[in-house]
Amino acid sequence: MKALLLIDIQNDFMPTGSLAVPNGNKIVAPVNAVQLHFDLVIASQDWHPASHVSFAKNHLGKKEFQIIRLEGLEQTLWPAHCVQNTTGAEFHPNLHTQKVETIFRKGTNPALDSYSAFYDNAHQKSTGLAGYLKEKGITELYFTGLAADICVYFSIKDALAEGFECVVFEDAVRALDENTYQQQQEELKEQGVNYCRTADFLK
Ligand code: VGL
Ligand code: ZN
Repeated sequence: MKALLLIDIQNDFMPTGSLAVPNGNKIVAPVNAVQLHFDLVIASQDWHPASHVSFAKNHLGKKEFQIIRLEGLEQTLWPAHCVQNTTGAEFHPNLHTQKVETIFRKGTNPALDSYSAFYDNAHQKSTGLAGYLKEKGITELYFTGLAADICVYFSIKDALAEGFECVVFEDAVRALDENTYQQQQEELKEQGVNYCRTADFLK
């Protein structure tokens, strides 16, 4: 059985948002189009407290997009984004959410970032998504969302490790950094990830 994952399709990752992904808004139409063809649609939401450790403004003298070490992990310092209960954290207003069965929120721990929809960056705590999908008999995951090179990428890595087959709808993702995304694509293809256009899937 297959499920469709909508990763972080939130206002702050749109071109007008605080952590803008170029052309991020272009994914909304293809995401809506494929939703009707899945029995299970799940969304994730980046959901940070205002005090979150990943925000540059919470570190004296540090700049946005600077990389620091945090508990032995590299941490990029981002502009404040997806703060709980703000407009920036809401899904894109045109995203259809009627078919979304459950929303998994992540990045709620103020002291740790969480790119993947499955685990935090230190792999300390699960969101429960893997067990949830397995309980429903899901074996194949179709990925959409933002950003392709951050949260979608790390979600796919965890999904592979959990034994799911993974497909990326390539016109339903956009990257913060196009070069990083291209490199990751090579890596993930070698690990068995398939890339497919929504129009070909709908044919
Ligand atoms: C994301 C950076 C920081 C994402 C979330 O959803 O790709 N990127 N937090
Ligand atoms: Zn975040």
